[in-house]
Amino acid sequence: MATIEHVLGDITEQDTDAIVNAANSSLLGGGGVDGAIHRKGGPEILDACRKLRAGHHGGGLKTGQAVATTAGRLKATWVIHTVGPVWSATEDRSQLLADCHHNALKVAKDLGARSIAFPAISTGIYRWPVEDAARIARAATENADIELIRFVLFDEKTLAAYRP
Ligand code: AR6
Repeated sequence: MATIEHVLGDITEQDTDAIVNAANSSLLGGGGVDGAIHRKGGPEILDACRKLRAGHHGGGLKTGQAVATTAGRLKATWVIHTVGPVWSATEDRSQLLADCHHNALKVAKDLGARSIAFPAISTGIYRWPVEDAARIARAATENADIELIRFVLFDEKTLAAYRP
């Protein structure tokens, strides 16, 4: 069973083997966590994403799926890009948010990563209510087959929601 940590911080500073990017289906960058990762990790990450788009992921990455690239200049070895669902008040997209966590963990395991850092996927630009996202993330990461899962939360309110 994984050790699960909750810290206030910046995901781009993490020294875990892998960090998770809250990307969009284009894989070509954006704001929030995605912007910070590409800015700080440098152009190698975008190059790797472009190669994915030119290959297996020609149509982009579907919501809930995950794929890894180099982490460029970051301390982590890999960035695992996943696409969270946009919040909807009329449609239950919870399974897709759970899938992001499950699939990122699966990619991490296939890479041989022993530790992984997650941001609060979908709770920023995609507007998912933080308490609910935290509940889904918690359920999706319990019993994971990895040594360490670290949730890296950007503000106190999000930290309080994610911390059990
Ligand atoms: N480290 C940790 N958490 C952060 C950081 C950081 N450096 N920066 C922001 N957060 P968001 P989403 C928090 O918007 O909702 C992008 O444009 C932020 O406060 O990054 O899944 C993508 O390309 C919030 O709590 O991701 C997509 O288009 C959480 O990370 C879209 O945004 C997630 O916020 C994805 O939106």
